Amino acid sequence: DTFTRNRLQKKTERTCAMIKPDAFLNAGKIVNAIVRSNLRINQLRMCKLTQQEAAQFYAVHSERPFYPKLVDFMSSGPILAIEIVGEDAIAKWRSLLGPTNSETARAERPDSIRAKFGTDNTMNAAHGSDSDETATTELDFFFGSGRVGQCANLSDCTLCIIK
Ligand code: IDP
Repeated sequence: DTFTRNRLQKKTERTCAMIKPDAFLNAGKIVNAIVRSNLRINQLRMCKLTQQEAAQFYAVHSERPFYPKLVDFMSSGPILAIEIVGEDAIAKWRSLLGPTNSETARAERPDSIRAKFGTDNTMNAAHGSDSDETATTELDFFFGSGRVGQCANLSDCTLCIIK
């Protein structure tokens, strides 16, 4: 019936992925993982967030004890923002990411992106929107008319091998 059909029918979604500064040098492999999973990359851009911009992106966590560390980390080097489109893109991309903590990911989901490319609980390689609403907000943050982020200046990136 209609109810069952709607429940089983997968929905085309958009999600905002971000390759965080710690995984920037592994961006090629992560982009490859997206493409191999039948997800489509619709937009992609490299930039570097200021502390203020990183604080805005993670404003929902502003009261958490790890917030200052997270803001420092997220503004420490270049990132890649990616708009992913596909069936169940939000859940699919979060499943590819694995658990938030990279150490947990290595124990529970050794093939996941955070297991392979992340370091710990804060430096965890990549981001994925957790709902349609946050995807819309985050995609606007990176790709909307008032989009944030300077083009990354690779010469001041401590992680990057290109000097
Ligand atoms: P998610 O990225 O898996 O959705 P959130 O709970 O939304 O996880 O947290 C956002 C980001 O904040 C994480 O990706 C991670 O970088 C950082 N973070 C989350 N929880 C902790 C923690 O307990 N300690 C340190 N950093 C954390």
